[in-house]
Amino acid sequence: MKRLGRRLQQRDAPSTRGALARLLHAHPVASLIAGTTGAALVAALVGAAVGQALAGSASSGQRGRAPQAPRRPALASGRVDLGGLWGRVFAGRASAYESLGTAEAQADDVPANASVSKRANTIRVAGRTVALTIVANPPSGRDMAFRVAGLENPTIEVSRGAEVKIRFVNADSDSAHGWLLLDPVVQIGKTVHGPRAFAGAYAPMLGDPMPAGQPIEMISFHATRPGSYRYECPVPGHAAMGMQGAFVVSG
Ligand SMILES: [Cu+2]
Repeated sequence: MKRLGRRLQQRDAPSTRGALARLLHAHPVASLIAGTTGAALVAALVGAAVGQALAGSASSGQRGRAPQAPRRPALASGRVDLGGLWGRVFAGRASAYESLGTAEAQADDVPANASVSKRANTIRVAGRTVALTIVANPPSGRDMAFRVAGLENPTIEVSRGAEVKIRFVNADSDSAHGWLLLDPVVQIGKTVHGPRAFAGAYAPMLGDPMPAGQPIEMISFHATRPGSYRYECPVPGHAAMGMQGAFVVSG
């Protein structure tokens, strides 16, 4: 997420531990992550403590200086950038990697059987099998967005019963991202949350790039129920900053 995390950690070091605890308590998606990746979360908490110590020692040398203006407003759901922290925690855990150039090219690839409307920012993929590449935050696009077939945070439409295979790539240089498809039933702040829409409709958190490249995960699920769903990045605050879109299963 391009340096925001480090700045927030420096700026907000005293509140890091409390804010993290409040987030995990209040944020349903964070709780979901806590339930599914307990060991990683413990690592994140340890990382938070280390980050707090580092940020504390860094800020102690800056006493008396005017506070640095953030590049974008503070996170709506808390004052800690978990993306930057989790980027480091989840680095090296992916099952595959590819170069940034390949990830950027795939972010613009139009899949088979797809029709793309740039004006409506919609991609519709016909057929019983849908293969999509979703790239989180490629540096050539705007910050905090998913890119699919050259579109940013598009509405994705598939047919009822389709088997959806997603190749999810994190193209960010310094932040974790995931992809989660939700039933939109609960609104918290600007973000709509709900239970996972379909079993398997969740790409796990991918961290910072490794020497082998940007991390990749493959997921698949069956779009069994027609309706309008919502995809988002499960890192707290990222959906509100733009990493979300609509997913429609047509009847
Ligand atoms: Cu994200």
